[in-house]
Amino acid sequence: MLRFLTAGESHGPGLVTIVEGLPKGLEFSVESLDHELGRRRLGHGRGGRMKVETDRVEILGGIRHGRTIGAPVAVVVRNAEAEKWSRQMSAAPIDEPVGRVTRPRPGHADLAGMVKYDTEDARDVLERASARETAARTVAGYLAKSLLDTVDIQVRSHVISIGGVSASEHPLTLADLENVDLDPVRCLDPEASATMVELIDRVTEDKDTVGGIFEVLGFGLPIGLGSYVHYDRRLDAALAGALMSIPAVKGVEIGDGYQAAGSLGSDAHDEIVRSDGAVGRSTNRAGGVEGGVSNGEVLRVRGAMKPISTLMRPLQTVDMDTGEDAVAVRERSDVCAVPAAAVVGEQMVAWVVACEVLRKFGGDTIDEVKSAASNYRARVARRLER
Ligand code: EPS
Repeated sequence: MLRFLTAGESHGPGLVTIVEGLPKGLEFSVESLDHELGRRRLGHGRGGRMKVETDRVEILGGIRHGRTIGAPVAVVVRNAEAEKWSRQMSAAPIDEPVGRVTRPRPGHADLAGMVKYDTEDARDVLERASARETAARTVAGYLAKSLLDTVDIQVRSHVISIGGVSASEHPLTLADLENVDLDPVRCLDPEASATMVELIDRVTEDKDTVGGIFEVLGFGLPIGLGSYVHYDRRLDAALAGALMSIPAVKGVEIGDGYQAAGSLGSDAHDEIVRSDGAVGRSTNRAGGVEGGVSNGEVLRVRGAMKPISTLMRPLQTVDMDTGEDAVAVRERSDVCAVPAAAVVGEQMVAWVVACEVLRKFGGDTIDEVKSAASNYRARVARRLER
């Protein structure tokens, strides 16, 4: 099966990703991966670090002459300021102690991590808990997206609200999302986008932070990815877990989710109709998943991101050294990272769908996967003819 691991700290030498289980023959380009990493740095409201990092990758294994060879793919993304942090983050013991972080930030992993791992220095915690780790995930997400491309599945994302300012909504096609990265908050509604930018500017001045909601759409999923047979085979369960694993995401919605909970059954489902000689749907309230299985409609999932927990006007905390009331530590951070979280959401959704694609159509080579997928699609089309 497809799996990935990452290692590395926010201010250590760099981040490592190992992706295992990719078939042989998948096209790979450093430029496209760099581009994907660049998309994760996007968005009005990101902090100074995003201007510093270039996220240039080094390939250590698994790729030859622009294609996967079936071996694990290993990639390193160096942290730009590793030199500056070399004493703080030294792997070897150091003679002179460095400053410790003793004032945990409410909302971050700091306090729970200090207690759980029994450390006096929250830097042991926050370095790995940092959302910087999502740069390493982007490597896995890029490979997943490339794999999905070969079987005509595309995953895209956009921002639908920031700090309560919401974009107008209507059903989207793949073409609608083509230029979304050009918008400063990756939002498709220009009016809402301008208001979001103003809001982020105001919040920055107030030394505060702001969250929001992003949506990820999957186009071209065939009917039949995932299953209802066990809790851990359900596609929606895997998607929810993957989105919830993104730092600061506190809510996930599949299709009309919360809205459906307030509707009657007669308004909540997608009636089965005949159109153009095939069985299909006239609406997509389910978000492309029914009974834990993809139903052939556009996959539509959302992640709700809380405001970032590092504030430049820090919240109250307790100094864990002295036991006195204190204000939380200030680390350089972002004011709003919803546009970037949307890109990471795209990567995580692509990853889950790629896992299901390989489970269903898996082979040692991309050609085997492609041919299994295309035979299956032909069978599905025949099955739906009416
Ligand atoms: C980063 C996400 C945030 C940033 C981090 C880079 O991580 P955290 O979850 O710790 O708030 O703060 O940057 C820094 C730690 C820094 O020194 O600027 C990211 O997505 O790359």
